[in-house]
Amino acid sequence: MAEDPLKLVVIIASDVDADRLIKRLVQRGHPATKIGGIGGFLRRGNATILSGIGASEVESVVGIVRAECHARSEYVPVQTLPFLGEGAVFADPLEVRVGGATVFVLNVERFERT
Ligand code: 2BA
Repeated sequence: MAEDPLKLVVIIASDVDADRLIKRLVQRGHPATKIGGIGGFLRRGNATILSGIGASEVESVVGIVRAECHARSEYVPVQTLPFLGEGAVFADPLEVRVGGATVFVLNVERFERT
């Protein structure tokens, strides 16, 4: 049988979508771990989901992420942002993309369970 190289898929999703996403991944047989966090720019709750899988499963995982995490536009007051806030009292709200997912697919050099 041909080798299926191991990949680590790192998915950053909003809190709103993360629980549903991890449930779907596990239902479809993809192991997943959720780590809570906060986005550096908007400082809203998001979750990082790690999934160690074979290369042949990557498209399935990315397809589930696409189905569960939809991006939309939102306007945020610049005064609430970490680095634009000061001195921007009269600036217009900034349009940002929220709710979608950011996905990284990494090669795994070594995998062990102890
Ligand atoms: P945040 O850093 O809170 O960013 C939330 C959204 O704000 C971003 O959505 C983007 O639409 C917007 N944004 C971020 N920085 C901006 C800037 N300097 N100017 C204008 N708009 C900006 P996404 O790109 O979908 O990212 C969602 C979350 O994913 C981010 O939350 C961050 O936690 C993570 N993320 C995105 N790209 C990343 C990367 N290259 N490395 C590590 N984390 C990343």
